[in-house]
Amino acid sequence: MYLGLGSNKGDCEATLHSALLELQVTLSGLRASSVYRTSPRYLVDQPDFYNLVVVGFTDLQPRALLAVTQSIEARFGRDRTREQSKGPRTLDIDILLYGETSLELPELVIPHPGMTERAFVLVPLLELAPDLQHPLLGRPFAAFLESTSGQGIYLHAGPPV
Ligand code: PH2
Ligand code: MG
Ligand code: MG
Repeated sequence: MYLGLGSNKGDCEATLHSALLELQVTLSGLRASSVYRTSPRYLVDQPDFYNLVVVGFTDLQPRALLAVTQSIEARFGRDRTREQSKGPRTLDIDILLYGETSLELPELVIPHPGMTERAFVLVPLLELAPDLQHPLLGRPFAAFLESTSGQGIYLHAGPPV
């Protein structure tokens, strides 16, 4: 499955690195993209984000995986009860894709509905999987990139792990 990570509060690079070490406990064969510095989307008056995408394998079902990613977010100081929607966060881990699975629960929608419009997801995703297709829309993710031009995204550093 593919996960998107983001951080724009605290020591973002250290947080992303440590979060990947924790994800390696749950995901086998983990591969990480480069780290990108990205202009904030949706709520624009906040610091730049650092974003990357990882791919790996797990036996956990999506809801159990969500519990793991949320507990990692919490360990890095994320407090969902106190934060602003789309606002600054120490660590955000979003489940982007889970094989070809399509799932719509109140707390979890897969594929992630926002992913096709976000350069901060598409660019690192395509770095890991240039030919990947959207499982529901049947189009390559590369085809969505065009409509995201102008969203600020800058290569910051190579893969943290
Ligand atoms: N996450 C948000 C809101 N806006 N912008 C960028 N560039 N990267 C993010 O990860 C991001 C965002 C809420 O999760
Ligand atoms: Mg999230
Ligand atoms: Mg998010």
